[in-house]
Amino acid sequence: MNLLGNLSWNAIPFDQPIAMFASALMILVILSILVWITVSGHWPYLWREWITSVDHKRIGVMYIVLALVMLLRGFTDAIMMRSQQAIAAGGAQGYLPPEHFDQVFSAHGTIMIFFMAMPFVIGLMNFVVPLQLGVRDMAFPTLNSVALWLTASGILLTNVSLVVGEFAKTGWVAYPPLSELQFSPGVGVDYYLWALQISGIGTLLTGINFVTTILKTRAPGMGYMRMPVFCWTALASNLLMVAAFPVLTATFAMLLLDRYLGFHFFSVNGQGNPMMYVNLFWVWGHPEVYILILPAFGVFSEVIATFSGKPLFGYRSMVAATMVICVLSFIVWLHHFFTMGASADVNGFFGVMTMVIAVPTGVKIFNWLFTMYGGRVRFSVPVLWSIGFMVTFVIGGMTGVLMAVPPADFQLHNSLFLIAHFHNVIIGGVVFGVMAGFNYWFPKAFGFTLDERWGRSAFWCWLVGFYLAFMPLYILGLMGMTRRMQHYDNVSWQPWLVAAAVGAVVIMAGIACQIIQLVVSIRDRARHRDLTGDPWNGRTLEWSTASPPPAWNFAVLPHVAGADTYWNAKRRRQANPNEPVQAREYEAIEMPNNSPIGFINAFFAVVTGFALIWHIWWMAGLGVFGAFAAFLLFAFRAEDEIEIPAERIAQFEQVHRAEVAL
Ligand code: HEM
Ligand SMILES: [Cu+2]
Repeated sequence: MNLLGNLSWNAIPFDQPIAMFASALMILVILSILVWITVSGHWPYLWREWITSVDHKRIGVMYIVLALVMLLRGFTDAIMMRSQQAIAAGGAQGYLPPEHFDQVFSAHGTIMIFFMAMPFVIGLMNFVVPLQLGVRDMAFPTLNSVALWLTASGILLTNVSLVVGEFAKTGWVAYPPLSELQFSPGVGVDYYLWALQISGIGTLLTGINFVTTILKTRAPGMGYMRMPVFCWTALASNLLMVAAFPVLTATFAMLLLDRYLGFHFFSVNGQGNPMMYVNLFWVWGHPEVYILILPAFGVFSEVIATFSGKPLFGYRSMVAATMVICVLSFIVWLHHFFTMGASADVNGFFGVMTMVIAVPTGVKIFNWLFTMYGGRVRFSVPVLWSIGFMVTFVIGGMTGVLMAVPPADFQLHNSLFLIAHFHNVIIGGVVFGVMAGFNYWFPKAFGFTLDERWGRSAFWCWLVGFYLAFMPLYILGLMGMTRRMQHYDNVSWQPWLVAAAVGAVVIMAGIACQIIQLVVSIRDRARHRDLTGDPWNGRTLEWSTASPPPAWNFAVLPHVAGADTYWNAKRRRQANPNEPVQAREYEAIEMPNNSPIGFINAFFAVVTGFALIWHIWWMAGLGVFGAFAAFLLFAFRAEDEIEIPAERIAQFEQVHRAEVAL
């Protein structure tokens, strides 16, 4: 028996110079960061303040750091595909061999959806929702940390596949029969499956945590119809996570049983049914796109209301539209495979349902427009992203409705038209949304605003780059070019693919601007300092506390008497400037203590996942045992809340008041 299972030196891709170079570079960067942290003695600080933190704000920031790093990784893959397809025309083969190209598009899709968009959205919700609800933390703070670190485990495993072994070559959906052992005998699909199983459990825990937090722990007086719209969209998104992610986990579990134990759920021989996988995958997959886009809608609602200086137009219809989308998102999944042999009636039903879901989305667009109409709109960076979104998302939505017509979809499916459509909605919607949110809430998290000039340049590069990179794909789709082509014979496609590559380079310039924006803003943070905690004249409760907020968020839980609480409070104070500010009595606050359990658990999750991928059974057993032992130790720990004395809170409030008055 081999102690290391299937693992051997052959797992390292010595024969592939590009892969070796990329791995070497990645390892070098990680090593130098680790060495730097060690040499400068930052480990105790990192461990105490971040790694073991159960503070929702810290956890939110860490999610977003993960997302930004993975954006770079996913974008690198995109640039590789764009350059390959720009040159591999006619007889030319380009520089990426087919088995490598296949891994690149699979890794790009998987990373962008699961490890860029998801952590970004979850990170924003983590940071913002408890603050907007006027509470001190999530319902289950330690569980929150566990979920974060499970996500990080999935990310780590996916990136390990770059160095040890390979990634899936099946596309980001891993459809059987291609993903069955018979046709994908390597470890690529196993990396995909275990990475997503581990991070998927983290996402489910996140969903449970947010649903509980929003339903059960709001500031006194905050009825449902007084919640900020972002909290509503977060609620909808997390309800979808709770309902949809178990389906994905079960589906992947069945594929794992096929691959590891010779089951036949989805195999083509032995009475399996690959179509069952495709159905189940999209029963998760379509709600997933709303898990991502609904919180982005929430961001736009907050940004547009704030920067128009007006209450959001049609709050009630916004809430209703959100919840309607939430329900409808479960009955459209079949539009992902109109061509796979369902009857005309079934295709017709799902086509119509898909078009119906565009109605509540349209309602939202009109609400945002009416909010801006007649307002005194300040065109700051978050507003630019929001306007860019409205234009871009509407185009993407319309091409979506086009493809919801089954006969049209027979022509367009699996073509670059589809690729153009979903990048149109996912970049124009989700990416623009998280960028708006990032610029909007950054000063809340760090106490200084981001540089406007570089922020504007970043936006314009992304916007122009997006149109240049993706409009040609609509044309290519209509010209008959299918997706996932490593090279092609039809040279009339090439000019469009070159244009698309130029577009990707312009997006790269946008990303560079964002990096510069961060660096410049941190360098000049003294100049960008915001002492008020309310740099945009905000409307919701997160702006009523200091920036960055103290660990306990609010010295006294706010009393909520209507929507836009903070805005109304400010207006009242303006109207009666002489009203004396009540002297406050502060009480000691109990806060949850730090916990290493999330990190320890993640360590064992990575060990177990890696062992299962390589069939190292003893190590898998050890990993599961370790995780279970850690869980038992955690469950029987002494109670560990810490009490923050009233004097400390009073002192903090005093300093903050003085700063606001400056
Ligand atoms: C930022 C600029 C981006 C560029 C230039 C880009 C480019 C590409 C390209 C060239 C492909 C392969 C098309 C083909 O099959 O021939 C692709 C596929 C894909 N992209 Fe992107 N992309 C970008 C951002 C994103 C984002 C933000 C997401 C999701 C959040 C995303 C998700 C996907 C998915 C799911 C696929 C399908 C992968 C598969 O075929 O299995 N992309 N992208
Ligand atoms: Cu769908």
